[in-house]
Amino acid sequence: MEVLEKISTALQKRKVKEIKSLVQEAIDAGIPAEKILNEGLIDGMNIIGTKFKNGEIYVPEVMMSARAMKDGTELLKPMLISAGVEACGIVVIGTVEGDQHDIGKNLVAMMMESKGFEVIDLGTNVTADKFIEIAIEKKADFVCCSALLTTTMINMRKVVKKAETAGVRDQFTIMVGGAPVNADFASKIGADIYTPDAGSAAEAAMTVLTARK
Ligand code: B1M
Repeated sequence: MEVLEKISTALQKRKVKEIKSLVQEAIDAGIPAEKILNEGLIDGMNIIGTKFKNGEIYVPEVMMSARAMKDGTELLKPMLISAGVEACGIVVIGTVEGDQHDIGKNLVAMMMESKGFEVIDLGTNVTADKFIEIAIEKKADFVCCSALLTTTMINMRKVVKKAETAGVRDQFTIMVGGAPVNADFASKIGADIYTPDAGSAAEAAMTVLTARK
């Protein structure tokens, strides 16, 4: 079995300790970090998602896989973030109110950092008030909202509304993403940008900044 498949399998089997050595093996073999992330860790997590949906596994098992995913991602972080990039803009990021999922949000934060953005990570279960309060305080360029639940994605609309009622809507680019979110939803709630993955979120933010200069 090749190492990326081994990583995916270890993640599915919740072999938390094995993940780190397998990811290290992949790094040592010269496999690019993004390939290890996408074809190893995320591949495994997608299979976990299907099993979770089908009732084949439950929350405790998914949490162990999530823990393994975090450990593996930590090892990749230095490779995903290029050294010596200068801060070029400020990003406030979080998972919206009611939602505890943070793996995708952490990846977006990491990819933003890799482009040289200063990232202020508010964590999970972040209220609209908090997003906007911190964005104003830190003079953010981007407010980035992640949601993984169909029941919480609607809270992204509250973030847009809060920016409007606070009279600061034109000060930030509001970006949204997460598995249930799509471009149509983003446009309906008045967000500025939807991107399907972490890499394209960072690219889109960079494009906005470049256009402003
Ligand atoms: Co949850 N969960 N979960 N879960 N969980 C899902 C999301 C679910 C689809 C599983 C399923 O049924 N198939 C389902 C949601 C169904 C729905 O709403 N339609 C679900 C459910 C139901 C729940 C609970 C309600 C279960 C329960 O308690 N009965 C509960 C809710 C808790 C809460 O938040 N209030 C719950 C809990 C959990 C755990 C705690 C066990 C754990 C989270 C651990 C953690 O995050 N620290 C967990 C996990 C791990 C998952 C799955 C299996 C994997 C999510 C993940 O990390 N994927 C997930 C199934 C699935 O998604 N296939 C599932 C990997 C990650 C890299 O992908 O986050 O999508 P993702 O991020 C992607 C893109 O979406 C994008 O970039 C990333 C890739 O580059 N992206 C952005 C994300 N944010 C972005 C922001 C952007 C741009 C792109 O711009 C700002």
